[in-house]
Amino acid sequence: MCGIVGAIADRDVVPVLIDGLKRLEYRGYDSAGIALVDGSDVRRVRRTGRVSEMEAAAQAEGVRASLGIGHTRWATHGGVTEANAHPHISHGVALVHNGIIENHEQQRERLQQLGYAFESQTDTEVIAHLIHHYLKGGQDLLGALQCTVKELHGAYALAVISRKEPGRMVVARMGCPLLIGLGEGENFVASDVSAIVQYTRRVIFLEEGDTAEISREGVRVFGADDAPVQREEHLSDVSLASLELGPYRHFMQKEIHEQPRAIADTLEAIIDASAFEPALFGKDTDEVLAGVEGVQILACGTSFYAGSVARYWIEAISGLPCSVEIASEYRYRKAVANPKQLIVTISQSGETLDTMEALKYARSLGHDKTLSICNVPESAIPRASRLVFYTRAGAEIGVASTKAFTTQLVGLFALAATLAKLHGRLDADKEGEYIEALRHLPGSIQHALNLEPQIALWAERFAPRDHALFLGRGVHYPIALEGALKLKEISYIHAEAYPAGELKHGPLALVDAAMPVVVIAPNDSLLEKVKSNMQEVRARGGELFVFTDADSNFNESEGVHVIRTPRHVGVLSPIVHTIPVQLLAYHTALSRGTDVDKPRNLAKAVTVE
Ligand code: HGA
Repeated sequence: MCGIVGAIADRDVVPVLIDGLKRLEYRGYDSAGIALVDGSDVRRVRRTGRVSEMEAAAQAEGVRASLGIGHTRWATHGGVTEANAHPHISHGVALVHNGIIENHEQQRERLQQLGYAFESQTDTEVIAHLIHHYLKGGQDLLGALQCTVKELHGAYALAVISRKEPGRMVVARMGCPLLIGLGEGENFVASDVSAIVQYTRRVIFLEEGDTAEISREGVRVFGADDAPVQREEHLSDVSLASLELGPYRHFMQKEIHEQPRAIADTLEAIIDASAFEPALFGKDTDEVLAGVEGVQILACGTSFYAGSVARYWIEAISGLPCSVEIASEYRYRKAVANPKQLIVTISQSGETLDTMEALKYARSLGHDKTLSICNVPESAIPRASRLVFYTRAGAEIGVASTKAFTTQLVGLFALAATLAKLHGRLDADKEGEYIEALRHLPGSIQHALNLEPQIALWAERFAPRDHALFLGRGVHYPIALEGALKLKEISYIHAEAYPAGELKHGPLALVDAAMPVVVIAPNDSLLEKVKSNMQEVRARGGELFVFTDADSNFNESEGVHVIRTPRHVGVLSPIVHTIPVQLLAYHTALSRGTDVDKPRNLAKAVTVE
């Protein structure tokens, strides 16, 4: 999704802006631009395509300045054109915007009647004109921004500069993340700390409705009522190394290989305590989880599949009923509230708009027991939840989520076990057995990663195909879904996943020699059933690619290819079986020559609807 960076300094900020935008590229975008206050003028450079193209244009124009803002745009309103790229300018006021202004049409009409001419089709341009309108009415830049945001419906993170005010930048946040970076004699703004972490780690996270004024010397923050407020300063622990590629070809490959470490870090508190302590989820856990009668999980995309695995675990281990729903569906339906249910939201970025809105909707229905599973500290969703489990996957740059998914699964497993313990359904032996299994998990993941060369050979056979089917049963069905999603996202092969038992109810009609069928077939109680489903495929000439465990009793034969993950790891098996489907998608995309880390049309941190 869109990215914002801004800086005010003594030095030339153009390299700071370009470097920041490059670090935001992973979020997915289609155009980029910067605007600078240069003397009493505002200069702007915009290009569709990559930041490097905009950088070359900026170099050719020789722009330099000590105050500027930059943006990577992922179009929501208006096509991918230079005229629609940010920054947008109105009479010397330049701004960048992340989010969507829902009442932009009414504002556009009103501003046109006031004489403003529009140059773009975006929803954003109304904000620039509105700010100018209030400046003309006698407000200063901050006051004009504060008046403007009161007229906007929707979501925004904004950074604004004016040719008349070379000593400051003003910013605002509602529904989209924005933070201020505090330097020495220079200050920054960004939608994501990775854009500025090379200059400072001291950050202030703006809260909903905040505005702020940023000069070289300092920062003043104002709450939704425009009164000055103090916001805590944090020290970001995002490491520069996590933002660099190192020896890998792609961030996705790096992040797949980081999973043993990411899982070990996420497990640290559990392993140290050798127990599932309620404190894993925050201070009020006992109070929030006491009397919970069921669990409702809300999430999108890969996180939804993590929730779907958790449903099997929560019902089997804790005995509590659990349902999982896509956040964008839940938020728009008349849901029946049960305040004794625990609402669990899952989001890598903690900013996923649909998930945030689903959480707000659940709260409006009277749900007070809320817990989030997130990877980004201090992001909006955990702040709006009473309990939180932070995964410690580190920065995830590849658009296709990998280590965030497996670490979410770890957090969700801990939740299932904790709920079981609080409900008297987990005895000390079972708890010890689970802790032991978790202790060995990073090692089992490493063994699965060692299968990469074999999986890369399979990928060669997948690369020329147009379609693929993925099958799984029980707790491995969501892993089939995740495998199909990964393949679609980065290789653009059409892939569908079904519970293996559903095959004969429809998808079997698609099976012929041209349809590869991937089967997640671990050595569990459903293996014999899955074997029967595989026979159904073979009988129609379908080619099977089976991921099973070292100890399961079946062999390769004509049209049946088998890769064995380590011995069956019991209840944690879905986590281990995720690795081969990630590697299959990655190597297939590599063979097809797609842009693995920035797949077409997709974006990271989905902060728009
Ligand atoms: N609505 C604006 C910004 C889009 C955005 O935030 N994308 O992530 C536009 O379309 O330009």
